Formats: sequence, C-alpha cells, structure tokens
Amino acid sequence: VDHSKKSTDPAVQQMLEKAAREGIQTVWDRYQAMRPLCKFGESGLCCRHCLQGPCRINPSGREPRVGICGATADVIVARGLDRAIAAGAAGHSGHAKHLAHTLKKAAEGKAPDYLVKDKEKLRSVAGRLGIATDGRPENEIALDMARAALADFHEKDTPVVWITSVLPPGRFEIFSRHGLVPAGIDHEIAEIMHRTSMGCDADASNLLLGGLRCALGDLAGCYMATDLSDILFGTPSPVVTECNLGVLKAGAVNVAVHGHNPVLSEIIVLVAKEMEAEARAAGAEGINVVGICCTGNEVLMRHGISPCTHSVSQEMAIITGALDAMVVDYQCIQPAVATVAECMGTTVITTMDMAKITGATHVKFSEETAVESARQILRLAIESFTRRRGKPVEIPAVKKKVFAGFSVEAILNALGRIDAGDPLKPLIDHLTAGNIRGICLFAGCNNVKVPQDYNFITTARRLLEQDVLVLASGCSAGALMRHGFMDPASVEELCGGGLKTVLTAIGEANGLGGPLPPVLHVGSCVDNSRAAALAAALAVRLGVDLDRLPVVASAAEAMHEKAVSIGAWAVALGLPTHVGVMLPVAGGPLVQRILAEEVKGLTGGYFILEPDPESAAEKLLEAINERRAGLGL
Ligand code: BF8
Ligand code: SF4
Repeated sequence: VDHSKKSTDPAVQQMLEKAAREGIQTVWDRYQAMRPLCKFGESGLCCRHCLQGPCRINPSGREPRVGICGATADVIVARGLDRAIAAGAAGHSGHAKHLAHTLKKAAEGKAPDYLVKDKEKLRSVAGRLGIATDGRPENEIALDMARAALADFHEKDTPVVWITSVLPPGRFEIFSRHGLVPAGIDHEIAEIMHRTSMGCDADASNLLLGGLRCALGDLAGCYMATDLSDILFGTPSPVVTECNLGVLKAGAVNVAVHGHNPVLSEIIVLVAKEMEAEARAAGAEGINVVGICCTGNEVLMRHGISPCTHSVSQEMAIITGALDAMVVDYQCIQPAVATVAECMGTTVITTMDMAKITGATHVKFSEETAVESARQILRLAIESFTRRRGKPVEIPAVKKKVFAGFSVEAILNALGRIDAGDPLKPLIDHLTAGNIRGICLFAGCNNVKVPQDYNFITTARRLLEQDVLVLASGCSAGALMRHGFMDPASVEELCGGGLKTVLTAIGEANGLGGPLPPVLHVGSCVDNSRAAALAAALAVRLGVDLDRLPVVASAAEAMHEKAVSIGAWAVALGLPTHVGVMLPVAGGPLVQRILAEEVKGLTGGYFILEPDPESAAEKLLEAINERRAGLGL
C-alpha cells in the first residue's frame, strides 16, 4: 500500500504499513471514515450557540440564508472564528497561568523541586515589567512577577502588561486607537464568549475586531509562558541531537513526554537520570526520554532531548511497540493514543486533573511533590518495560540531525560574535544587501487533511532557495527537523547563495566551522513569542513599525484552535500570515474579505488563505518583496 498520501515521513510510512498489517486503526483511517466532512461545519455555517438551533446556512446561497434568530452567514462565521480564537487563547494562557503558579510556589518555598534557574532573565523581564530589582533577592522578585502574571488574567486598572511592555511604541498606539489593547487575558476570553452568544454582537466586522483583541490576549499568554519557562528552566541555547522514530532504543525504557508544559517534562527528564540504576536492575540499558509535540520542543531546546515524532503521527511512536510509557499533560494529545497503547502494551499516563483520558493511567502531578510524582510515573514505565522485554519491536531506522535552541538571546549572542556592540546590525546589513530577502516564521501543526509535512517542506524549500531566513516553532519545526532542515549539512542543498553566506558567516564566527542550520528552531508554540520579540527588536532598531518589515508567517498545516489565535495575533502585529488549511470562513464572504484585505487598513497585516504550498510560497515572497520596496530596498 502506498502511504505517501498520508505522510511524507518515511518513518511514519513504515509504521502505517505495520498498523495495516496488525489491524491497528490510526488517525488516517478515522479521517477516511469521517469523510465526506460536513459542508456546513467546514465552511463555518453551522451555529449551535442556542437551543433553538442548530442552524445551518445553505452554502450554495439558497434558503435558509439566515439562522432562526436572523443571524447572517457572516455573523455566524465571525462568531465561530472568535470562539476558536478564545479557545486557543485559553490553551496558551492556561499553560502560562500554570507556570505563574509554579513560579509563585517556588518563590514561596512551597515547591522545593523548582527554582529560578535563569536569574539574569528574571531580572531583565522584571525590568521590562516595571518590577524593582535593585538589591532585592531573587525570590522576592519572582514572587512579584508571579503576582503580576496572575494579575494579567483579570480586568484591572491597567491593561495586560505582557502586551504593553512587549510592543514597539507605534504598534501600541495603533492598538490603543482601535480599542485592541486587552484589559485582562481571561477577561478577553470571557468577553468573546459573551459577545458571541445568542442575541449579542451581530456585526461581522465588530466581531472580528473583538477576535483580534482576544488574540492579543493569546499573544500575552504565549509571551508570559516563554518568559516564565526560561526563568524557571533556563533560556535555551544551541543544542545538537537527533530526531524521528529512530531515536527509540529497543533495549531501553522508552518514555515519551507529550503535551506542552515544561513544568512536567523538565522534572521527568531530571528524575529519569536519577533512576538509571533502577532501570538497569530491571534489565534495561537505561531510560530513554524522548519528546512528542511541544513539550518535546521544550526539552529539546533546553536539554537536547530527542524529539521522536509530532502532531498527527503521535500514534506511530506507540505502534513501534518500543514505547513503554507516554506521559502527557494537556493539549494536542489524541485520545486515540490510549486505544493504540492497549494493543501495543504502552502505558499512557495522564498527569493533570483537568485532562484525563479514559483507558489511561492517571498519576496526579503537583508542583509540591513533583519529583515524587515523577518517580512514580517512571516506575510505571519500568514495569511496562519489564512486560515488554524480549518481545519484538519495530523501530524504523530513520533519524536526522537537529541543531536547535535558538531563543532570541541565543540568536543575539550568535550575532554578537560578529558585532558585539550592535548585534542586530549584521542582520540588518544582510537584509539591506539582500543576502537575506526577508524572514518567515513557520508555525503550527500537522493536519490529517494534508500529506504530513508536505506543505511545510514545499514552501520552506522555495523560501530558502530565495534567501528567506526561516524560523520555525511547534510542530512545523518538528516537520522541518524530521526532513533534515535543521541539519547544517543541508544548507548547501537548500539555501540560496545569499542566505548560505549569512548562515556560514554566523556559524564560523561562533566557532562551528560551518554554517548554522537552514531553519532556526525557536521553540514550542508559545515560543512564537520569541519570533514576535525578534521582529519587535528589529522594528525598534530600524525605527519603523512591525507592518513595514519584510517579515511574514506561515501555518501551512494548521490544525488546533491555538494556531488560529496565533494567526490572528500575527495579523494584529502587522504580518502577512499564510494559513495552508482552509479556516472555517468559506461561508462568510465579508469575513473572508476582511481577513484577506480590509484588516490591512487597520493593522497592516492580513491572512493569506492558500492551500497550495507552491502558490503560498510565491504569495509570501510577493509580500516580502512588497515590504522591501516599501523600505526602499
Ligand atoms: O502548541 S503545533 S499540534 S503541539 S497546536 Fe499542537 Fe499544533 Fe503541535 Fe504545540 Ni502548537
Ligand atoms: Fe440558530 Fe441564532 Fe440560535 Fe445560532 S444563535 S443556533 S443562529 S437561533
């Protein structure tokens, strides 16, 4: 059977063959069973916001043209999009709030397994937030910061500080003028639930404005999560390792951390080292912790832990038969993993009381007893290994080198080796000279509707060849790393002459004896804030607003509601933002026009909805060229 229409990753294709042989159902089978997808839902024309419905508008333009209450197609579509943004914001900021609680407990001495690891970042973020640092001990500053973070969730006299303190001045002015500055993150989410409920906001453009404001609440959540993670667990710096299913080891206790928050995965990584002897006593070579999805990105960036797969192919890690435990927290975990795990003998361990999966084993993980809970979890993994020992496994011999760890601090540090006094200058010089044509942030998920990774690699190839500097986060980073785009050895094949010169100059100035990788891994999805921070620093240094920079974003295989909110804040920041999977807006012509065109007049950014990855690359290049021309380049 040809599995290339499902995934372009050879490791995944091999596992799909195994699944077919053994009669294991995967996400691709379930997708086939679901087709044809509901046209009303797909085009955003279904409303269930009150009990008179569900109402659905006829996408062909015939009756019914309005809902029972009279809501038009555009209103229904805009309300649906707003709710997706709010859900995305709830996910990112829920993750950030969790970290704020962890930092607070750590500062109060209630969570002895956590401490402020990056004191320098604590002080610099405190400075940015207006928290006094002079002569104060770290735990006092950390406590103030945790309180400021928690205060950002509710409506108070001052707006969200994780927005006001991170934007270039011009941007803040635009947001103030249009009422887009979020008053509180949770407040904005609740506001969306209110205004999109039956009989409330019934004006599509007003609804979308509300959506942009909530999306800025999402940016605050992302930014806060990045800041607090760096403070608690360290700011990433370059690391080298390998990725894809080939990193699993038949003879080791294989433990995958899957989900998002480093509050859990950091401790698992730490405790796994301590428990090596216990694993060996059970007949294993040791404990092999690997990553899946964003928490995998977090521990890759900080510890060089190998990512084994991402997003749509998460079941494949289990189908190898070699995974002893999958330890999850929240977000992007397909509930199906518990079913597949049952066939393969893997123990799926849920850890958060708000995210249990029927069929999985639940071990409550709390910060107060983190190490103890991690020991309990890893003991379950060792037991699972004992049951697996001697049974056949099939680990695809597929892995690629990954060079990751590009926090903004790491990027500036690398550039500082060329110009210590003005690290952004080399970047600006190369942009001006055209060696770097522009910058594109790749973000977001895989989506079962797209042959896995196909859109990412097709668009990235074209952009790299045209000297666009590519940053990547989340599962887009996962896709690109599994296809070798984060191996410096691929620069020769993938990058245009100008970009090759730049990557080589920076690599050599940093003693690598060769180039940086073609794509710079900036982290997990919340770490899209790192790209926003880099763009803001460039804007400030150049004295222009964000919407004038040749910087674009692309979520070529978006799946999650979180990707929708990130896309919306990228547009709010002024970026041309590509989405390669149709948003549920096809049923709302006005909504589509606002997203693709009219919003430009407000923020300078806009959505490019383009499912074809080659056309998407051309449109992104066009947007970059237009902005270069605007700057006289
Ligand atoms: O937050 S890219 S599939 S793992 S939503 Fe999920 Fe999408 Fe992956 Fe990370 Ni982001
Ligand atoms: Fe139908 Fe209006 Fe109720 Fe939505 S809010 S279900 S369109 S009656």
